[in-house]
Amino acid sequence: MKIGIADTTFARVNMGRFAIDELKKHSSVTIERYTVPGVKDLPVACKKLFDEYQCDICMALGMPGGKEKDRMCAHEASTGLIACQLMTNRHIIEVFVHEDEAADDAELAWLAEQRTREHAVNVIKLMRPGTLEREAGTGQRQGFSDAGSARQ
Ligand code: RDL
Ligand code: RDL
Ligand code: RDL
Repeated sequence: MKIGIADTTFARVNMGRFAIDELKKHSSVTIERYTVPGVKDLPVACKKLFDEYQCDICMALGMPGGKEKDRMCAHEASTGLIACQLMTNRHIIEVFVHEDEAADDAELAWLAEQRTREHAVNVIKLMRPGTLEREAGTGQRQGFSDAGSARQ
């Protein structure tokens, strides 16, 4: 199995490093990394990871800033990532950490690492059919605590 990691220089945390470290803990996978300037460059990076590097699944790692134009940028990037998934019929696990989700730099770094690692585990589970089904409806979140099931 070949996993593509697309990440950015805009992010204030080295998210790609955490993704690779976590994936290697869980599985003997081949990894291709492709770093781009910012989130809007992630869709084509992922498409190239599929088409030219023969990846089976990708993670798109990015950090939208806290301003309104950054939020717009993140939405555009997400739309591009979804288009890429539909064009290639392959999953891209989008790991976005918005700068304003965290109260300070320390929490931002923690959140980026935690969300990246948890989504890396989701990638492994997604590649093993039936695995995520066991967690269906359990209110999983990545980074901060899980919301949990509404029905006890
Ligand atoms: O193609 C070059 C850039 O346009 C592209 O890398 C953008 O994604 C960069 N960028 C912005 O221009 C912006 O206004 C980013 C953000 N905001 C942002 O919040 N996060 C990014 N990139 O990763
Ligand atoms: O590709 C991995 C995730 O990016 C993807 O599963 C998202 O749909 C997860 N997600 C968010 O990132 C978010 O900000 C979800 C929500 N909000 C939401 O409100 N409901 C979801 N997913 O099911
Ligand atoms: O319910 C609290 C949070 O889950 C909610 O604020 C999410 O929108 C936060 N979030 C993002 O903004 C995002 O871009 C999440 C993800 N991605 C994600 O992949 N997983 C999350 N939250 O649990």
